[in-house]
Amino acid sequence: MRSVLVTGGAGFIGSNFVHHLVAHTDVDITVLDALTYAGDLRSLAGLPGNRLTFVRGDISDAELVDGLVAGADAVVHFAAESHNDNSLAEPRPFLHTNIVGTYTLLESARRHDRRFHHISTDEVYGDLELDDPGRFTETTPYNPSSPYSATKAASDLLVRAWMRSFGLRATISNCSNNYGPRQHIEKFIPRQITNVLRGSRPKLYGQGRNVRDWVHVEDHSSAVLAILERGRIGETYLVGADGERSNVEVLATILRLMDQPSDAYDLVTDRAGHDLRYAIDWTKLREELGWAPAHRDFEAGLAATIEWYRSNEDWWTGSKDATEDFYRSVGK
Ligand code: NAD
Ligand code: TDX
Repeated sequence: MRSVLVTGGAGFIGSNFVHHLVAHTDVDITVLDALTYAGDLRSLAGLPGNRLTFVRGDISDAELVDGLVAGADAVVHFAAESHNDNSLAEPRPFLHTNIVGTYTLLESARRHDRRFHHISTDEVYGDLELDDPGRFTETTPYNPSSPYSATKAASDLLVRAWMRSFGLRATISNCSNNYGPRQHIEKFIPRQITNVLRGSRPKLYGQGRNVRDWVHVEDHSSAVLAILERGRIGETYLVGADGERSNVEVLATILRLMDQPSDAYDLVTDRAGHDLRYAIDWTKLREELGWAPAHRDFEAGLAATIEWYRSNEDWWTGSKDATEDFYRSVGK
């Protein structure tokens, strides 16, 4: 594998993956990204120009996509509309990018017989009860709750159909909640950090009992690279790091690390259809590919993430007002 096309490489996880590829491989990288509100070219700053080509465009632009896929040995597909709250307010872009965009990439990958890796989420499996001893595995039935997760589930099923019907050489990974540098401040952890940095109060949905299974974005990147290099064609791999925590626990840690009183937050209207709990069993990835997460200390990872937002205010400050205007308009 000498060249990789990374879609959504100016977003949170995609940009972290591009940094990871530059540091850990010799491949040439082309990033295809539409630079929506969630994409930021500054997330790719400082990377070597002789290894990285950036193309601004939409993954549903069949002609553009076909030329780029033809020119790469493999496609790693991160591009998506990724935020549940946005999907509840305006679902259409989610159908466009997550379904039609994925379909467009699949057609080119099939035409040119390219290796394809599809990035997906644990949200396709729906949610678990708080006291359920089980966790999601690769055979858990699909049961998505939100417009976002329904479109991600649809995209996974398209990949599976293209593998079975057309022999596409593909793999899929479904990962739990990521945290780390360069995450858009609409998401839970960076929203609260930047609220505190701005002197406003963090906002917790409902009672904050919902549980998410946190994994550091660098661990997600190393898992994707392991699957790309050594994963079995046709397989799905779940990615997680045994990081289950309730939202109220995560917020309490942020407040403590940022020297705030433990009650310095507001409870706001709950999310419609809010998934209660996600939990990932990543045994298959460990046993088949020998992968393990490097970031096992959540509090240390969170402290470093807080430091990143503190030191990179320029990166996020321009989008803070629009983000909070949106939340105000939906009562959050
Ligand atoms: P993000 O919103 O930060 O980034 C998405 C990127 O895709 C942006 O750069 C955006 O400009 C680009 N994009 C959007 N629509 C496009 C289009 N039509 N054509 C080209 N580019 C387009 O998202 P993220 O959090 O980095 O998530 C990346 C992937 O990982 C998504 O597929 C998401 O479903 C999946 N995922 C995310 C998480 C998480 O915790 N954030 C967990 C599991 C899986
Ligand atoms: O201000 C907030 N307050 C709050 O309590 C926000 C923005 C969120 N929340 C809650 C909702 C969730 O229970 O925090 C939890 C995490 O919320 P998000 O950051 O919006 O993530 P989530 O909905 O869990 O989805 C994320 O993980 C799976 C990513 O956004 C998806 O792209 C990924 O597929």
